[in-house]
Amino acid sequence: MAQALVRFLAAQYVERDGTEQRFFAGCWGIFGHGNVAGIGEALFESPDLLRYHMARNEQSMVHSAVAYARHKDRMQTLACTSSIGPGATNMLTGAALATVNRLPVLLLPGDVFASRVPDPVLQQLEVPSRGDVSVNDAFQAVSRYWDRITRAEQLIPAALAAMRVLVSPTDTGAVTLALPQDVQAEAYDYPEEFLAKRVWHIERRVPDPAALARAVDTIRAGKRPLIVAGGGVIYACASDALRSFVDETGIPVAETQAGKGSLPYDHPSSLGAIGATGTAAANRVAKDADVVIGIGTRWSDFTTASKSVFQNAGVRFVNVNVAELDVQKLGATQVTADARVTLEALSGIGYRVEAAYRETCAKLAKDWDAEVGRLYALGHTPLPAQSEVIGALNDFSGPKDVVVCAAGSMPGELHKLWRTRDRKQYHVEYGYSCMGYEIAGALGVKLADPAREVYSLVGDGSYLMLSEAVVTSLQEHAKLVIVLIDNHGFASIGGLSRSLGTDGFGTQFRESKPGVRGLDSEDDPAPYLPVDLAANAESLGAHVIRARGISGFRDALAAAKKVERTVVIHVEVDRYVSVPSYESWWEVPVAATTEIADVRAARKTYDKAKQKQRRYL
Ligand SMILES: Cc1ncc(C[n+]2csc(CCOP(=O)(O)OP(=O)(O)O)c2C)c(N)n1
Ligand SMILES: [Mg+2]
Repeated sequence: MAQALVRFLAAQYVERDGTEQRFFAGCWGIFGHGNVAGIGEALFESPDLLRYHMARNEQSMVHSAVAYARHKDRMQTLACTSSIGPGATNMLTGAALATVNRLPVLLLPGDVFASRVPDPVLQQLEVPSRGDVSVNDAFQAVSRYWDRITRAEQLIPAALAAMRVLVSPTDTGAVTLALPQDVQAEAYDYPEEFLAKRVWHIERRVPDPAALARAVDTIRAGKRPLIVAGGGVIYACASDALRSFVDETGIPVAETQAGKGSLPYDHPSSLGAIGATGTAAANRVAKDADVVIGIGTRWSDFTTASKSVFQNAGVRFVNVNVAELDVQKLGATQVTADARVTLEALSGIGYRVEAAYRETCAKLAKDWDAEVGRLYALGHTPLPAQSEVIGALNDFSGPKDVVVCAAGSMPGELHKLWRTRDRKQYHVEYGYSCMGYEIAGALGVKLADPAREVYSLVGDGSYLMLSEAVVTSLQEHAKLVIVLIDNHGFASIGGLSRSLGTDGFGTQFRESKPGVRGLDSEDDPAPYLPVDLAANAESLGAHVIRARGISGFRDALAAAKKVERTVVIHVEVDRYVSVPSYESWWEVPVAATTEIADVRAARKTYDKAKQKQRRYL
């Protein structure tokens, strides 16, 4: 059965806009019982069918596959094979990340014996009330399609269903086919048609004329319209269409995390990031906007600033989205269609914003760019601010270089500050914001596009969670430049905690002492832990540069460019200097009753902010 599965995967192709390519670029894996003799044998027997990439952590390999798929605009991904038990459940986090971000990945966890003769096999979970449950059932909640192949012939419908979901722009995410280890090794006479080349055509769904007319009416009624560009703009390759539409209409554009790069930062219509991590320009325009056109966005709480960023009482929404789940949000006028096709259909509607509005937006954008310039050059001493590191990297990097990030304080700062010049330059995973994605994801991007320099921005907390992909990058000859930002702990959560009255409790990498709570303050008596992350990276085989200050960091970037293998630039920043938020809010509930005065004050601030929250029904 496993041999047939490998042949099937190698024969799947996708086509969009006349370009055809193989859908599976290869197969990540870690072998153990449950895949070493089934899928493992099939990959060993036919290396030309599907290239095997050995990983060191199953979560990490799923991140790499998902990042690959994102960089390829969902037109290509990889399969991931694991052993049973812990090897399988290590993939759960990656599966959730893929599904949240609507990115395709095929997971092939090994499973317990379908025959049930040797039960309980090593690593089997025994459920007293059920005979048909294994740990792989946990994937059901985080997969867009899930199946267990208990008879070899079931592979035929299951594999086809898996493909239908993986290539669907609306349904895609993690797909899990759990493979009992005995079934993998069974012989079955699969029909040749099942194994023959199969092309999945990715259609661009066109807007229904009546829906489009309703959208045009809503747009025409707007005096202060705003476009919110989401990941769908990028995946649909709709940047050029967006640019033409806004050149024609003068409508300003704000971007979500996944949509950042939809327009170059210096385009006259660009207001940059929106929402909780938004720019002053975008959030101010959003506040008064009367028509908001969301294109390819799922309207996360960061985008809407927990439903507070649009304050105009009469604001109306138009959603352009292929996914029904998203298109109906915020009581919008719905256009269930592809972003590019819809933007093209909207051209020539004869709508243009008034000159005064355009000038106001342009002035806000200009002021914002000056603020970015200020934050890039704070000159903070003795340790630099993180915004200066971001600025130095932005100045140094070329338009085709990619930044990869996911969690901590950097995604918010990057969203606000990164001057994006290419639609594939900004790769911040902020659907799941998963610590540990940074290096593994960067590896996926580099494998997808080896010609680009790939910068992984990783906090010390994330690095400690998942850094083994450094070794895998050496194995794959996939050079990464990893910027390891050391601030001795979870600075982002420390800052959040301080703002909520809990003093950064439990967020610093300090020695644990009885009676000391490890607060986020410089006068805490517990010393920092003597951890040398640069030495750690060196021991994994990376070329390590210890950068001191911003000029040291600039030198390190120049030196890293000349190195051929993965480089880790270790740089320490001041954890207390962060980029503020600009006219935005993010809902984090604060205890309603407490003995702590600071928490009571934070609750008051929270109650006040909550009054601004809307439902947009
Ligand atoms: C897997 C995972 N666990 C926990 C969190 C919650 N969380 C978000 S940021 C953060 C701290 C990140 O620390 P670090 O990487 O050092 O970045 P910094 O906050 O210092 O910028 C935590 C614990 C998360 N996003 N992902
Ligand atoms: Mg940190």
